[in-house]
Amino acid sequence: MTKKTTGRTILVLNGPNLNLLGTREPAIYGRATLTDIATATKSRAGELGFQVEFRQSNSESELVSSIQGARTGFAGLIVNAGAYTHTSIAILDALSAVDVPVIEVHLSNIYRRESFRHHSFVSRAATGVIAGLGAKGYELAVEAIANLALAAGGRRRNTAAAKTARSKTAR
Ligand code: CA2
Repeated sequence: MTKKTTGRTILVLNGPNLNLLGTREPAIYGRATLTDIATATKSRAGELGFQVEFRQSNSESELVSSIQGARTGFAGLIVNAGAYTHTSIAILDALSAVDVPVIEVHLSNIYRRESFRHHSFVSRAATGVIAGLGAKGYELAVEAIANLALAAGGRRRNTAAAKTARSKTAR
């Protein structure tokens, strides 16, 4: 089923340990802190006419609650669930109930890393996946949601126009 697109705010959710970005493992995750990423993501969204709500939690239950609260009303969700990507059926179930586009983001290319990172539960509920492009991946995810919103708006306009045309023909 195609996920609906509404609103002008994009919710960005970050999972466990992503608050440590910029402090260790720069070879894998880059040097940007999560605050740097939030700033760049908000800036790109602003250029495209969107706002961003940017959150990080180390708690699976908090992430599930955030997802449940975002089932409608947002333009889309960007999710880097961190290690929960590979373990959490609870996050998958919550994402499956979301009615807006979901873009899964990973800083690293999880498919070039340990085999336990090759499987993502999040991907089963994601509209698209971006991995291995570092912090830039978040900005690309914003662009993807903006494009999906534009396409969905076009479809809604077409449907409205088609209805008007049909009713005029029927008169
Ligand atoms: O590549 C990604 O974005 C990941 O989602 C990051 C997760 C990892 O478990 C996923 O397999 C891939 C881990 C984020 C932890 O980041 C740290 C940053 C600095 C120091 C320690 C951890």
